[in-house]
Amino acid sequence: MVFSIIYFLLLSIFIKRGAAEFKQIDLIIHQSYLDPDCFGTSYSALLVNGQFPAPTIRVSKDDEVEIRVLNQADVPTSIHFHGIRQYGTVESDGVPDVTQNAINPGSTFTHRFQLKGQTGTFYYHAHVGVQDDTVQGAFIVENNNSPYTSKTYYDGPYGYDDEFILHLSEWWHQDFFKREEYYLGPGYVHDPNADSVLFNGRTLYRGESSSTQRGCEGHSIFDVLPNRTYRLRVIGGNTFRTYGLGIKDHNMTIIEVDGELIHPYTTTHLEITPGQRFSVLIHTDDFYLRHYEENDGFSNSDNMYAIATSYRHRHRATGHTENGFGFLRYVDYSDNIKHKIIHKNFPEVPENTPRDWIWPYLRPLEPPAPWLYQTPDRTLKIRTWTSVMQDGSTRYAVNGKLSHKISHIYDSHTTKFEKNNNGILNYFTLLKMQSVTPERTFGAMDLDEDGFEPTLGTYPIRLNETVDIVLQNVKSGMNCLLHPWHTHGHSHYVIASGDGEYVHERDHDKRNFPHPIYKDVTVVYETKVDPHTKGCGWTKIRLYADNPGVWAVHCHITAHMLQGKMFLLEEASDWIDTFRMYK
Ligand SMILES: *[C@@H]1O[C@H](CO)[C@@H](O)[C@H](O)[C@H]1NC(C)=O
Ligand SMILES: *[C@@H]1O[C@H](CO)[C@@H](O)[C@H](O)[C@H]1NC(C)=O
Ligand SMILES: *[C@@H]1O[C@H](CO)[C@@H](O)[C@H](O)[C@H]1NC(C)=O
Ligand SMILES: [Cu+2]
Repeated sequence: MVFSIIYFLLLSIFIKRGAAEFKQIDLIIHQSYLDPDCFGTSYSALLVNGQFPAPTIRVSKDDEVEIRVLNQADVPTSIHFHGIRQYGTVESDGVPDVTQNAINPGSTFTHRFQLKGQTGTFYYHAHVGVQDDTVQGAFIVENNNSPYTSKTYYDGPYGYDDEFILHLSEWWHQDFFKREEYYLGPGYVHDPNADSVLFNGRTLYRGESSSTQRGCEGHSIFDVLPNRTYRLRVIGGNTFRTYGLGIKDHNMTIIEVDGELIHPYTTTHLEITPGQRFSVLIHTDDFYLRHYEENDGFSNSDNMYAIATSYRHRHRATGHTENGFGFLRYVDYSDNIKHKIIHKNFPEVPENTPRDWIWPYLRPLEPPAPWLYQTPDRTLKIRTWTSVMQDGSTRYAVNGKLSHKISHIYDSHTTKFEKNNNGILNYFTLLKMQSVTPERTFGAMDLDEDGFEPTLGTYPIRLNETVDIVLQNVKSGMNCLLHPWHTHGHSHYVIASGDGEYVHERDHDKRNFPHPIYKDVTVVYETKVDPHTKGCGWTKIRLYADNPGVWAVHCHITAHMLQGKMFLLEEASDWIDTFRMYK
């Protein structure tokens, strides 16, 4: 065994410091071969502490954490804590070429930050190449200040008996570096569908038949007791498709979205794009009474309820995914449980619903920030479309500009990552900003009409500005796709969406989300196309510039991000030093 037992534990040290604690965690990245869907062939993938999904990190509100990432793989890597706002600690955000250089093989990077005021369901993942297929794990921030005592667990007004994590992800029968090469190279045609949809890193590619294979763990099974309330934390670690998710004969009551508690909303299914998280409460029924009466005893499959995923917003295919399911298993009865799984009883998961799904109906528990109702200080309109480059590769242009870092990301599986395509040593954006801080005040910067600053390739915004960002879908080639956009360093409110093209004079006052949630991933849906501009749907989000730094805003479909569907907010770079938590 090359790797000692130490890799298989989450190494952590907790030190009490008043109410909040100081926690130290080590994450060790190394290369391995995985066959999570029992396909029969393993492919090269990166693991964290020997695990996939990566180990769950649990911390509490206002805790301070120090997380060391040791890169023992032979490719550069980096880790991002998705949804954590990193107030005053932009240098810990984990975006290669932006807030740090990628971590070289053999090197270590130390993240330090405080969970200021944030609680809920987050995750951490690699931000280099398609490493996030497997380098991703839950990051849970507990809310310890509950006034309630009669249930086992509480979060705000919600009590529950136990909780589960359902971490969705996708798996391709291909080595990770080859997949990255495909997306960024001249052979790229379109995003290929994943071979498997995994729940907590598991499924059966061929259904039941391969379950006898040695070392094959099969579907994820969540054991429950009758007449209990469970919190299911659903993490959208899928990196490409958007999925519906339902549980046979069980409703789900949504109580949390992207770390924000909301008023309870009961639904039969979720819609989960890459990067989104939900907590739902599930009430298990009184299994004994119902089933003894109906069936006069149990058949072997009576205690299993399928949790199934379906394709949404996918051209040319709908219905359940081929293998993206797991099971709720009622365990509290005397028969021997046989692990026989009957697939026929799937939950109905409705096919595509209109733009915006149920988003307009969800309501936050917390009152909104006052700036939600102000006139914005700045509106950035971001149009992105694909172009085919001279070498045949495909790239997204952002307002007509190509990301200056693209070729460099392409090389990330070689050790040449520190050079850009001109062979000149590259320094990441944050460092460059710091070295020129006196000049990067607003009056001194020469911005393009769309708000872009060409020397560092950022969109500068001022301290304390209310900033609206219009994310405009543009039809390129055959399709206009759904894109889930993620904001680093901030949660945001989604305030409006529309068909076709956003026209500021006409649409600037539009609002169709009466009580938006403060979240960090927002979808731009595919709508009908404006024949003149090819605009095919837009969504407007709003954030408040109280966190100086340089923050990536990108599509959370990993391949799209690698192809350049990303831009940088340069937020009050003249204030970064003042706001810095660790001087
Ligand atoms: C279910 O649980 C509730 C409270 O947790 C209890 O009052 C009720 O009697 C239980 N139902 C049955 C059938 O046991
Ligand atoms: C789910 O909720 C609907 C609407 O509230 C209700 O009619 C239905 O009986 C519920 N189903 C279950 C299994 O609880
Ligand atoms: C930004 O807002 C904070 C909090 O409201 C205030 O204390 C500070 O003076 C403002 N700074 C600037 C430069 O506007
Ligand atoms: Cu996208």
